[in-house]
Order: sequence, then structure tokens, then C-alpha cells
Amino acid sequence: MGTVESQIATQVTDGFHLVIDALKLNGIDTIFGLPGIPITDFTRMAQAAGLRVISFRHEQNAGNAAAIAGFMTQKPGICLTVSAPGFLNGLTALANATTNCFPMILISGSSEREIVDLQQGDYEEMDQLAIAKPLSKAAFRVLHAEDIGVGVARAIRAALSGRPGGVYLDLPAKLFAQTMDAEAGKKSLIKVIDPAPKQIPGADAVKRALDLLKGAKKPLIVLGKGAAYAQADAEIKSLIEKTGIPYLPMSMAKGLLPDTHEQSAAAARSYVLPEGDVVMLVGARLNWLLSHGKGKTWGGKGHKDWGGQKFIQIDISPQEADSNVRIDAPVVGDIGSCVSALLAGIGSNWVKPPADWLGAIAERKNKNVAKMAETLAKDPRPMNFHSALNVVRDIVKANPEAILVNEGANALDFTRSIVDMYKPRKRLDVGTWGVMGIGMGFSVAAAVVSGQPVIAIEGDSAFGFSGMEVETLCRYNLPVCVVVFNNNGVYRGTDVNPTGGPDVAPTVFVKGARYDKLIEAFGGVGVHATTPAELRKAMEEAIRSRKPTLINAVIDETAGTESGRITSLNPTSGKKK
Ligand code: ADP
Ligand code: TZD
Repeated sequence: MGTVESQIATQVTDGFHLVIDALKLNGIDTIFGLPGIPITDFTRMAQAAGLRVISFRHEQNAGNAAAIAGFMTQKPGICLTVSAPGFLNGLTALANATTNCFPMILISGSSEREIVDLQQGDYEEMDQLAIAKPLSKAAFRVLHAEDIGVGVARAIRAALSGRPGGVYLDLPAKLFAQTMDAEAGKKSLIKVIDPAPKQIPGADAVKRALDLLKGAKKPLIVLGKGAAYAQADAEIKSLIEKTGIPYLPMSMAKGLLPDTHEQSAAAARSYVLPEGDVVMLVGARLNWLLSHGKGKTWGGKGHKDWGGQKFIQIDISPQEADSNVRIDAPVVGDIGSCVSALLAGIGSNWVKPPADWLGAIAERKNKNVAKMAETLAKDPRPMNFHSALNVVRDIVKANPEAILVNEGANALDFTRSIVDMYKPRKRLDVGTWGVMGIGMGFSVAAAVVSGQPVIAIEGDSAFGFSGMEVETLCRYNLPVCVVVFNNNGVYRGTDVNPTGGPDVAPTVFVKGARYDKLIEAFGGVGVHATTPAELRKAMEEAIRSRKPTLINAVIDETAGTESGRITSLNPTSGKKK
């Protein structure tokens, strides 16, 4: 190349580099994705530019990784996909991120605009922007290189501000190769200032909430995953301890305070929900996971009746209050600011809740804990959920920094109630949708983002949704210990085909499958464990060695119940046999 030509070359940038520069300028250091037309070179250039590019075997897993990275870091997790089918594969994760209030950006290449819009049949043709819109918090398309800075900035702001969510960014193939003057390109980029601005609650709203709390005889605090996301850990701990109010952690809020905390009412859940008179929700929605705030769970007579308790709701979304039942004291703002304002109002002479309320909770709790200890101490053959989880419980206790990923039905419900968490944001699970398939995507991201060991407790059905990513675990040599609770099927392995035909029942898998062999194909450690002692040894070794490990934990195939704890949500046939 001649001197003049090379000078010109150095003064030019293009779409590829502008997108990478825009992400880096905004502190993005990792991309989760899957290469192909039109983004293959983009992944190479991103890696060359120092971004960590984690490649997956299926876009849904890359998307789940991005979503949970967003939850863990308060930075939008980036998922990168190819056009149409790759985009659609990633879209489930984007919709799930929006549903769960996780900040994520799905960046997808797309095909030739003119051909797509005239529906002339391009390679991987699809109007992706239109399809993404109803499933995301916001969706943008960039057509010109000089707009990349604005496009990325808008995507980041939309993902992080207010209630976080999933954002779609459409980058047509032609954009990547567009060139522009390097200096002008640099100037066009935007470093987003204060992407998640504090939202201070109104003084009157705070006072209303405090007045209600002060008058309560049986107050209760419910911590949700919004409280975990907010990273206001010290303030929340202080609020709980200064008020002395018992609290319930929702699944992903476990560990915000150690589950062994004396004010945790988790082991007395079915007592405190109907009995409490003032309930303060902190980053938790009154959706199906809390029985919509009404019905028998809350002391109502029928399934639509209110229990009569009063609610305080702390949430960043001004539209959340009253979505299911009346909220008597909405406090709208970010959790850090809201909890700080409450703390300031509480002062130093707050009167703790009445002793009879605390005593009644302690009594139920102690009884339930003792009953559970008895069950956990049993050592049945074959191993069941309880005896296996007794091991997991000890391992997590000994390794409180480890991140626990969890999916399945029984494998989910039993793990949530048996395995105590000790630190914030260490439990990652199926979330608001109860979606299967988050397992390996969450595990990869958890290991990549935190560097800590990851333990994934997986139902055998749940594991199958993302199981191919064990290759990804091995490829990046991630310290992930996958434990497949293998009970030969969905929920359990005992259903039979009523016709007596050769097909097995719809919920049944190959009996005695050896999931441990899967990871061995890629150089990972596979272990077949049929007793708690074998499981314990294998988990200890996995944590110690930090080698990608898959333990096939054989569970009694009769042990599970239909849909775990939510069997009542199954419709029943009205037709008499
Ligand atoms: P869970 O499933 O644990 O009950 P949800 O996902 O239903 O939790 O609720 C989380 C709530 O937290 C959402 O309503 C969301 O708007 C809110 N939220 C998320 N981040 C923040 C924040 N930083 N400050 C205040 N509220 C938040
Ligand atoms: N598909 C998706 C995407 N999400 C779902 N939640 C389901 C299907 C339905 N489903 C559940 O709700 S749990 C579950 C399915 C298929 C698997 C349960 O079996 P498992 O766990 O082996 O994972 P247990 O421990 O045997 O119950």
C-alpha cells in the first residue's frame, strides 16, 4: 500500500468498529453470542479489540447468559445473533429478560432492508424490528454509521433506566461495512451519563408508608429480586434489623440477608402470609408467585378474596401498584433511595414488632425446621431429592461465594426451600416465567462475570433444554459443577402409556441415562453418583479443582410430584372417564 493510501485508510472507520467502540466506551467488556452472516467478522474484530466474546451453541443460551449478566452487574448484558432464525432463538431470552426486569441488549444482524421490505426473499429474511417490538422494552434500528453512537446509547438507557428490561438493536448487514471519517465517527459516539438515574421517593409517600408500618401489629417485609438487583444490600439489611420486622425472601432474593438470619420467616411462609396485617413489598410484584396478593394464601375465603392486610410497595415502576390488589402506600423510586428515606424516617427509637407476633413465627419456624432436619437426615435407597439436597446444602454452606443456578420442577422447589444462601445475588433461577432452559446460559455467565465457582442444580428435563452448552463450559474451562437430578423424566419417571403401545408416556425419558458421559466427550469431568456420599465427594472435588464437571445424580424415579409445588395450576379435564 502506498503512503497516501495508507494515510487515507487510517482516517476511515466503519460500522464494525463504531459498534465495538461504542460498546467499549460504555464499559461493556463481554459479548455473548453465536457467529454467522452478517456478524462473523464483528465477533473477530470485537475479540481483537479486547472484548471478551463468549460463543455458544444456541442463541437462546447466549441470550440467557446476557440477561443474567445484566442482573448480576447492573450493566446491560449483550447478546449477539445472526438474522432471522438466530434472532428468533435469542428473542425468547430477550422476552424473558423483560419479564424478569433484567437489563439486556439483543444485537442482531439483519438482512438487506430493501429486499426484506419488499418481501423479495432474501437470505434469512425477516422484519426483525417489528417482531421484537412487542416482546422488548424498546427496539431500535440503525441505518447509518453516523447514528451508531446514538443507537447504542439509546439501547443502554432503555435497558437500564427505570424498570430494567430487554432492548432490541437491529443492525442491517450493510451498516457494518459503511465507512466514515474516523474523527467524525469518534465524535459521534456517546458515553451515557447516569444511565440509571436515582429516583427519589416523595416525602409524603415515605411518611404514608412509615405511618402504616408504625401502626402494624403483625408487620412483614417481602424482598424480591428487584431488591437483589438494586445492590442496596447494606441499606436493606439495616432496614430489616433496625425495624426488627420478619421478612420473606423471594427465590432470587435469598441470601440478601443470610437465610439463617433469625428474622427470616421463610420456614413459616404459610403462616405469615395470611396472618400479617401490614406487608411491605420491596422489589417484588404481587404476581402468581405471591398468589396475586389474595386468596387462601393471604387469608381470603375464596381464591379471589382479599385477606384484608394492607400493602406498602416499594418499586421503581409507578404503574406496578394496584395491579392485583389495593396498595395502600406505594413508594415509587429506586430501592436504594427508598430504603434510605425509610431509614431516615425510622430514626433510632423505632418500636420493634410485638413479641407475640415474633414468638408465634419463631414457634412455627422451629417446628418446620426440626421436621425438615429429620427428613434430611434420612438416607433412603435410591437417593431422593432430600438426601441429595442435604449434600448440596452443606456444599453451599461451605462455599458461600459459589453461585447456585437452579431449574426443574421438583429439583427447583426442593432446592429453593432446602439450600440456604448466605450472600446476595448468588441464587439464579427460572424467575417470573418459571422457564426451563436458563441453566447452562446462566451458569456460563455466572462463571464468566464473577470468576466464582458455579453449582447448577438441574432437573433432567430442565438440563436437556441447554445441555449442549457443556461443550461451552469445557471450551472456556469454566468452574461449573452441573448436578443433574436424574429421575428418568419430566417431574418423575413412572408414567406409563395407557394404550400399552410401544411409545413411552410423554413425560418419560430413556431410563438410567448417563448424562455424565456427555461432558466427557469434551474433556470435562463426568461422575455417576448413586449415593449422597458419592455426590458429596464429586461436588467437593469439582469445587476444589474448578474443572467443568457434570454429576449424574440418580434420584428415585417415584420421588417427584406433578409440576412440583404448582400442580394446582394444571387444568383438569371436565370429562368423566
Ligand atoms: P420476585 O419475582 O422476586 O417477586 P419481581 O420480578 O416480581 O420479583 O419484581 C421485581 C420488581 O422490582 C419489579 O416490579 C421491578 O420494577 C422492581 N425493580 C427492579 N429494579 C428496581 C430498582 N432498582 N429499584 C426499585 N425497584 C426495582
Ligand atoms: N418448557 C419451558 C420453556 N418451560 C417450562 N416451564 C416447561 C416447558 C414445562 N416444565 C415445567 O414447568 S418444569 C419442567 C417442564 C418441562 C421439567 C420438570 O422436570 P425436571 O425436574 O426433570 O426438570 P423434576 O425435578 O423431575 O421435577
